Amino acid sequence: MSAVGFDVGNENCVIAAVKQRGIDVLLNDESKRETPAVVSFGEKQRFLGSAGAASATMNPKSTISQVKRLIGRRFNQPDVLADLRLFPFETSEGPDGGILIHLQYMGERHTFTPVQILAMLLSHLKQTAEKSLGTSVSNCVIGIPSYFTDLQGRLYLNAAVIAGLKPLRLMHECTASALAYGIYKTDFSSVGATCVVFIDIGHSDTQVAVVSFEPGHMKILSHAFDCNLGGRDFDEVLFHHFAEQFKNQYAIDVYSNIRASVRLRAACEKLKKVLSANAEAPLNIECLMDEKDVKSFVKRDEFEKLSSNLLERITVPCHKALTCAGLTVEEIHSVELVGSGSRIPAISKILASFFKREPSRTLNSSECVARGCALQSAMLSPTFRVREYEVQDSLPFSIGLSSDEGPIQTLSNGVLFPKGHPIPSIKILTLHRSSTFHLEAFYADQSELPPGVSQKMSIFMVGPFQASNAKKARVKIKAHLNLHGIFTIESATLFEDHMDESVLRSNDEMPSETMEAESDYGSSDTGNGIEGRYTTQSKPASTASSNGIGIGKTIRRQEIPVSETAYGGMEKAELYEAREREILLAQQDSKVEQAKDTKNALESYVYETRSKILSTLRNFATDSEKEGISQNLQQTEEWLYEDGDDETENVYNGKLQDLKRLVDPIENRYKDEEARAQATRDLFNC
Ligand code: ATP
Ligand code: K
Ligand code: MG
Repeated sequence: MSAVGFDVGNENCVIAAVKQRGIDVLLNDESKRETPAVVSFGEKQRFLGSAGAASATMNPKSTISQVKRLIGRRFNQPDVLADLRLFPFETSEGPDGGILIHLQYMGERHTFTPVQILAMLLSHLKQTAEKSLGTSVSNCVIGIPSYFTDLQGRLYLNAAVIAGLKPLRLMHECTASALAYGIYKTDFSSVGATCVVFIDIGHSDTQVAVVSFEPGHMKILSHAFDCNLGGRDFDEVLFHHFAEQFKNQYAIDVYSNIRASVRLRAACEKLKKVLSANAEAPLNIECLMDEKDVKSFVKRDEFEKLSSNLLERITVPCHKALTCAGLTVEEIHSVELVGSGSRIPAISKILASFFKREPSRTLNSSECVARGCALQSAMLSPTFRVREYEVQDSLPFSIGLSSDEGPIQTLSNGVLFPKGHPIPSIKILTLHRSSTFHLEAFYADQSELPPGVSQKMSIFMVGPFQASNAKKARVKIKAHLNLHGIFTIESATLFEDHMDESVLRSNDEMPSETMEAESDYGSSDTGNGIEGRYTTQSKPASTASSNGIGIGKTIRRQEIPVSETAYGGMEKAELYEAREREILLAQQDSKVEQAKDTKNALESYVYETRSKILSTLRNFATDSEKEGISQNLQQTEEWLYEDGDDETENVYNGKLQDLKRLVDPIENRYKDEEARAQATRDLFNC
C-alpha cells in the first residue's frame, strides 16, 4: 500500500508517495522528478508529460500546456483572454461561456475542455505512479491553489473522476508545504504557537500563507495571493525585450510567427535561469525566423530593472497575508520560500527587506507540495499509521447563502461562512418551510475574489417534500464546508410537531419555537445576529419527543432529498461521456504503444537470431535450415524498413511467431544438449 500526493503545477507536476519508510518523490518514464504539465496530440497517439513537452516546438498548435489556469474560467475575462493570446493552440468560447480548446488529431478536428485536458494529465500521473509503485493507485490527495473557487475545486474532482482517481482531499498548495514542514519539526517552542510565512512562487502565481504551529496541530491563519504573478511573467519581460530588439537588429517580427514565439519564449526561460546563477547570460537562437540566426545577451542588473514592476508586486500578497493574520513581521518565526519561480535572486532580496530577515529555504522548493499531499493522503488513509497531527485550513473567500425568500443571515455581516473560517466545518440551520424550496450559495464579497471571478456558486433544491401541517414544519439543513473546501448542503431533514390528542384537549397552546445558538463543528467561533425566521441549532434533534416544553408532543422526522447544480459545473451525463472518451483515447495510445513495443521485439529477435545462428546454434541446425532462417531474417528486416514500418501489434506478432516456428526446434536441440552436458558435469563433480 502507498499513499500518493500529486502537485499539478501550471508548468511542472510532482508525484510523491509515503511508503513504509518515509516519503519518496516518484520518478517518471525519463527518470525525472518533475513531469511537464503538457499534453501533445501527435499523428496517431497522444504524448503526455515529458514526451508531450518534447513536441512543443515541433507541433505547437496541438500541444496543450498551462491548463491549470484555465479550469473553471470564463472565456471572456480580460486576464483569460490575455493568457489565451499567448498560447499557440486555438481556443473559443463554449456555449456556457467557458473555454474550448481546438486541435487536429488523427486527421480530424477535436474539441476539448480544460477539464478534459487536466484529466489526461492526471491520468498520466496516475499511470506514472502505478508503474513506479507496482500497484494500482486511486486514492490520493491533489494540490490546488488557495485562490481556487468552489467551481474550480468541483471541476478538479470531475477531472479526477475522468482519470479514474479518487481524491481524499483537495489541499491548498501552501497548506501542503506547511504540513511537509511542520510534521517533523521539533525545534518549535513548546509553549504557544510558532508562526511561519510560506511563499510559493510558481510558474504563473504567487501564494502566501501564514501558518501557526503547535505540537500536534497546525492552523492556517491566512491565505493571500497574486494569481497573475509567477516565473513566466519574468520570461515575458525578457521576451518583449528581445522581440523589440530583434525588430531593429534583424528586421524580424517574432510576434507574428507562432513557432518563433514559442522558441524565443523557451530561450528566455533558459536565459532567466542562467541569470539566477550568473551576472550575465547569452542568447543564441539559430534560424529563429526568415532564416536568420539571432544573438544577444543580457546582464542581471538589466533584467532586474526590466522586471522591477513584477518584483515590487511580490510584497503585496505578503502584506495582505500578515494583515489578515493580525501579525507583524516581528511576530514571524521564519519566512519559507518555495516554488521554483522564487529562485530569482532579486526575489529573495526584496523579501528580505520586507520581512527584515533572509527568507529560508528549509523545504525542497519544487517537491514540498507533493510531499505534503502524500503525507495528508497517508493521514487520511486507514492503512497508514501517521503521527497524530491536525491540519486546519482556512476558507479563502466568504460564502453567503440565500433562499427563494431572501438572504439567510447567520452572522451579523450576512455571511454564512466568513473568509478565514476553518475547513472543514458544518453548520446546522433551521428554516421554517413546508414544501420544496431552493437555496443559493454565493461569494459574499467580490473584493476578496481574484479579478473576473463570478460571485455565483451553486443552487440547491431541497425537495420534493410537502409537510402535512405548514405551521408546524421546520427543515434542518446541514451546510458543509467539506474537506476539499467545497460548499455543499449535505442533508435536509423535515421536523413536524404532532400533538397527542388527549394532551391537546388539556393544553391548547402550541409550544413556541426554540432559538438555539449556532455551532460550528471544528471551530470555536460562535456567530450571533440570528435574524428573522431563521434559526440555527447546535445539533440535529433526535426523533424523540418530550423536550420539557409540552408533554405529549411528538416530532415526526423525514429526510428530504437535496440536489445541487454548480454554475459552470459538469452534468452527470457530460462527466460520463468525458470518462468514456478518455478511455477510448487511452486505448488508442496503448494500441500504438503496444504496436511499437512488438515491433521493437521483432526487430531485436531478428538481430539476436542472426548472431545466434553464427554462434551458439551453429552446430544444431542443418545447412538448409540455416539457409531458410537467414532468408527469412533478411526478408523480415527489409519488410520492417519498408511496408512493415507502421503496422499493428497483431501483424508484428504474426511475423515474430513465424520466425519462432523456424528457430524454436533448433533452439530446443541446443537446450537439450546443454542440459545433458550439465547433468554429466554434475555427476562427475560430486
Ligand atoms: P504553479 O505553482 O504556478 O502552478 P508550477 O508549480 O509548475 O506552477 P514551479 O515548478 O514551482 O511552478 O516553478 C516554475 C517556474 O520556475 C518557471 O517559470 C521556471 O522558469 C522557474 N524557474 C525554475 N528554475 C529557475 C531558476 N533557477 N531561476 C529562476 N527561475 C526558475
Ligand atoms: K510544481
Ligand atoms: Mg506550484
